[in-house]
Amino acid sequence: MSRLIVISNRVSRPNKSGNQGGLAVALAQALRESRGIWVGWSGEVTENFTGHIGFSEDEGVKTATIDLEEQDVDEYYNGYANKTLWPLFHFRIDLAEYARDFEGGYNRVNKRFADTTSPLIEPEDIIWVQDYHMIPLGQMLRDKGHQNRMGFFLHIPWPPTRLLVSLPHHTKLVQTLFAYDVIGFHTEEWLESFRHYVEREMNGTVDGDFVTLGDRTIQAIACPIGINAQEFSNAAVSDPAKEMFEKVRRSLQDRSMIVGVDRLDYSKGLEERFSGYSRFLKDHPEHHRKVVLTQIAPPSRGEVESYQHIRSTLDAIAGRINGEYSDVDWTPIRYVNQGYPRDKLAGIYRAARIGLVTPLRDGMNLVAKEYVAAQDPNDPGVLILSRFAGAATQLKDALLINPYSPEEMSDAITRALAMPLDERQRRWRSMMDCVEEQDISWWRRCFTERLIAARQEDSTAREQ
Ligand code: GDG
Repeated sequence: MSRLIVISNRVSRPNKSGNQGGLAVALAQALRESRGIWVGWSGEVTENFTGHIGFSEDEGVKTATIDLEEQDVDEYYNGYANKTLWPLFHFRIDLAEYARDFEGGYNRVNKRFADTTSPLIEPEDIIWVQDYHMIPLGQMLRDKGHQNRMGFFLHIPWPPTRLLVSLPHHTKLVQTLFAYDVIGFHTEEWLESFRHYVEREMNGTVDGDFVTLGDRTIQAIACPIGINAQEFSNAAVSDPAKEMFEKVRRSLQDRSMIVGVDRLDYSKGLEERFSGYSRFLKDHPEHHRKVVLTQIAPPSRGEVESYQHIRSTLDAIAGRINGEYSDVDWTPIRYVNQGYPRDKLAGIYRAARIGLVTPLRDGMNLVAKEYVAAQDPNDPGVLILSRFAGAATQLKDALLINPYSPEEMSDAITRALAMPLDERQRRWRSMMDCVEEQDISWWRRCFTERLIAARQEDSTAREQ
């Protein structure tokens, strides 16, 4: 079996921090199973980049990390990745910043990753590059002569062509994707937008999964990422989860809890969620004192201004809603800016009658799947899910809503609170079947099997 080399912006030390992003949670599992190496930035800043690689192994995951310079972090991570590509790819060109320094820093750091990874690569290795931080890396490795099977997975949406063309040098960036053998997206919609761009802007051609540009034909596919469903369901009945479940339930005093769990990010629709909840409180005085919204939102990317802005905006909105509706013994919103360990988080999900997941745009959204996996099959809660999350293409038995509409959100909350047990069970079972079937191992197989087969097809064609 070929060794897997995963390259992504950050590697995560599994289970050591209580707050791992979706990608981190997914990849640790995939790497453990394949005994591969995970290459990424250490998160540390050095005065002068040396290319020194720090090797280590945690919980069965081997990692190789490099330190970056402060300017790298500013221009590549905070700059091009999080001020340019992230907002643009989440359809927020109003927030996207285009600066030559950012693009220069992005290419410089990708080159640093190519230089670092190159000596680690053996001919039979399969290389799997992750996400928008690393788009040109495959091309840089090819330029160094590596003929390995190489794949790329985009964890965020692919924007419509009309938005993507606003990015300076957009064609140059997209062209580098043709260095890979297989590129993956979470949904048909993101895949379709990619194909559209290649046809319209680059005169490329599409034939099923095959996309051709000049003399390069690659496969572009949709593989929705999943969670480790079994592990998460077990975590939800572990001792720490039970303890948390009891603690939350005691504090609720028979009230119903709605839960939201999101990195503090403008793409997650937190402002809109609070507006929808506020609308619900306004329209339904009969539910006052009977419902609590617990929003867990650990801060992220605090060095980027738009994230500082969303944080202060949410503080203000939560304060306003609580000011307007609270009583001495009831606070309608519990707004928590800290992360919890995964097992405790699973206990919190299980204690909630409603999971409220309302991103304005999301590649997939793993919280929706975790909420489902954590439920008690005998008395499951209801998932309210934004139509604009990739997860909505799979979790069709959630109450699907438009997150921009406070009325729709308010109606869905009302409906979920009144939903009879048999309907809750039926909807949950159907969603859980999907979460269990298309889990994290399924996702990895979906992508890597295609990658392995891609090269076999190539060599068969060459031999003939
Ligand atoms: C990107 C894409 C795509 C959050 N708070 C705590 C905590 N979390 C964990 C959740 C979940 C993860 O973070 C968030 O994953 P999402 O998928 O919801 O979102 P992103 O971080 O934006 O991930 C997304 C994903 O990549 C994978 O491809 O689905 O669309 O944007 O696992 O549980 N975990 C703990 N404590 C917290 O307080 N332990």
